Amino acid sequence: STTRNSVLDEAHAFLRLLHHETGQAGFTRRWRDVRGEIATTGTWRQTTHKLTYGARVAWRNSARCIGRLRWQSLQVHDHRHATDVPGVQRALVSHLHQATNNGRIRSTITIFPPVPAGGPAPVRIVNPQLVRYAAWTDRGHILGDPANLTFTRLATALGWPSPPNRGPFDILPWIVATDDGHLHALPVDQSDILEVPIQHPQHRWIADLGLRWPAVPVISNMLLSIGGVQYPAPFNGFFMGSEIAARNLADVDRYHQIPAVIDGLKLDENDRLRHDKALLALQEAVLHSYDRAGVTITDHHRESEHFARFVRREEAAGRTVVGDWTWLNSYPMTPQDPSWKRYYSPAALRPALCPDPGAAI
Ligand code: NRG
Repeated sequence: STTRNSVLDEAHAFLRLLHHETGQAGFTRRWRDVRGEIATTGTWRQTTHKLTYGARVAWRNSARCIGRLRWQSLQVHDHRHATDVPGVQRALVSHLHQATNNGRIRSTITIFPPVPAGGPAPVRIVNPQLVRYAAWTDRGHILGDPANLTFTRLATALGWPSPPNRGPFDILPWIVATDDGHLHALPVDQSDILEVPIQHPQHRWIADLGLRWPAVPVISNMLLSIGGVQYPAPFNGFFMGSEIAARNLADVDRYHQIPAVIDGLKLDENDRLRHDKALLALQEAVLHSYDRAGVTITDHHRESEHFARFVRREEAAGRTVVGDWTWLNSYPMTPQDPSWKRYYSPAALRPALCPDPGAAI
């Protein structure tokens, strides 16, 4: 069938790549075995070594990610044996602990059992990210993160006992989908989550806004695609300050904090750059707060330099660098940053981290 042929094509391309890049011998014998396994079962079992290599290359191929210089450092946790809800919960708690590492964040991916031919994965995480905040509606006004309104409603409908005193930063439960069609809401233990309260080195009043953000961004709704096999696989790196300061806390349809910061800075309407000044103050506050809490964070100038170094290394290795310019150079990247002044290949390479077509939210 066509799916079997595409599994064969992708398996072949991946094995070739792995043997070529690692210098490992025995491609012909290995390919004969894998081809036979796919012919009988429709899929193939990958060794932990292949899974590790494939996950790292998937990061290297992530066109939207500016942090790819560190692709070889990805820590890969093989949890293909986690086929039930308690097993998934243990794996996620362990992922958070290993990745958080008391603030010295380690880039980590946890790999769950693959999607079988023609069926849903045994377990899948519905949350777009492992640590996000609830959205509560209160007389036409939203308390919390409006991005998570639908998810919060789903969690509530599944019987999640929401906190007795609802606030703007209530950590959402994990929702795990099992292949019997059930959704399971698992409350998250606050003690498993590291968060950073936001304050500013000069503007003391910023702390009074009561803002905070999770230490680690864990993307949990993508599929890792290696050699024709797809795995649910939550992964994390660390934050770039602007993701929090210029988007999550600032966007009008997120925490919408710019008007409060403009007020606090006592900027008036005649100041045409008041919005820019408020964004800058928030950026200073976020970087300062993470540094002070001992939590790994980066800034856009440093990341742009690192990305330029990644590009040089890839090109020196004879590889094409894929990239989505609009993601790599999003605000507040400047034309003086080195990632700005060139274009990147739009090709879609494999292995890859892909959106999950079965994702509900
Ligand atoms: N901007 C989103 C997260 C996107 C991924 N960012 C990372 N990923 N840094 C946000 O929630 O702010 N990562 O794997 O480190």
